[in-house]
Amino acid sequence: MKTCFSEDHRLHFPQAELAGGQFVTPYERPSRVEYILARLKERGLGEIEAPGPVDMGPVHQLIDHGYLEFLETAWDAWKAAGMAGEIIAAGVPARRMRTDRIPRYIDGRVGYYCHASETAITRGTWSAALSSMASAQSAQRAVAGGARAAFALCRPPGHHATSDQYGGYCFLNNAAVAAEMFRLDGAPRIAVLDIDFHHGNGTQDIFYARGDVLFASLHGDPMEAYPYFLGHADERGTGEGEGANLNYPMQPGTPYGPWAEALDDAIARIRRFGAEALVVSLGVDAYKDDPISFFRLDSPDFADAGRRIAGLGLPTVFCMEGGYAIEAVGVNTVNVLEGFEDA
Ligand code: 6XA
Ligand code: ZN
Repeated sequence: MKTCFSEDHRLHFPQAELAGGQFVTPYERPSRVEYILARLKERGLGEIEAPGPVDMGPVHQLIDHGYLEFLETAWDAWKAAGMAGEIIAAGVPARRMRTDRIPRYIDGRVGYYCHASETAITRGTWSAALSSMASAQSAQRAVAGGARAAFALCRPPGHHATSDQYGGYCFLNNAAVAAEMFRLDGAPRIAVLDIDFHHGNGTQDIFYARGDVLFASLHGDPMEAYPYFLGHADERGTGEGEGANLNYPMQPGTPYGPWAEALDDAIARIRRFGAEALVVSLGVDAYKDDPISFFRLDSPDFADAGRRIAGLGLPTVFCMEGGYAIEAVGVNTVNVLEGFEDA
């Protein structure tokens, strides 16, 4: 299987993440992809290709234009306002505050377009986010062109980004745009399966009222885990999207057995839905030693998950999301892909 990957991910490397009341080196760091690349090469999984330029057409279909403009210009505006450090959101529009007026001052704009303050924006964040999107688009085009599957080694990740907010290390929702591109190519029904430890709130939000894109997510119960404010089992979609949103929140300490049961259920629902292509939000932070997550999957479990996903028999785009147990992130990611290929 081909991997689409851009070195421009390096342009996004904040010095700091707000975690536990301290600034720490971000868990989501460039070296993550080095481990994945090394493992891809070690296992000879396939060619690793740099994507062409991003196609903003499908991005504009899904993502708010004001938000895109904000991401593109935020760094310059921040520096022009005399801010010394990286962009970190302070005040955000909370309960009973107004969201119908977008502040003019950059500090206010940052709050308006952000939903989680752990995530910093730096000088190169926009370019890196575009390069990540370009990888997802390139993988989608490979699959639309007849490949059984392709792997977009996206960094920064995307599944927490909504159409107008960043957070959870995500700026542009790569998986959502890849799914939309299958729709634009003419496929009537697409599924997005999110196996990252965290709920894919951005992807859910983007497709929540749509009946043509099924979203299924396995994740830590939002009562206990980020993103906290979305991802409950009773979120089933709305309007035409009623029934096309499936959440499988699970408790701290969940091992592979019940996780795989949830996966099988999601797979059965995707089959019944009649999806013609699949986008997998591939995070490996369900791993037992992940430093910010609480499931108990072991490395071989990821290969088994890949085999189960392959059982759908669908053209599949894998988009990289989270996974922070740096030394295992390569093995776990490539295990999913190899499990899929070997099935
Ligand atoms: C921040 C937690 C961000 C989680 C990011 C992630 N406190 N999402 O891995 O999939
Ligand atoms: Zn995650």
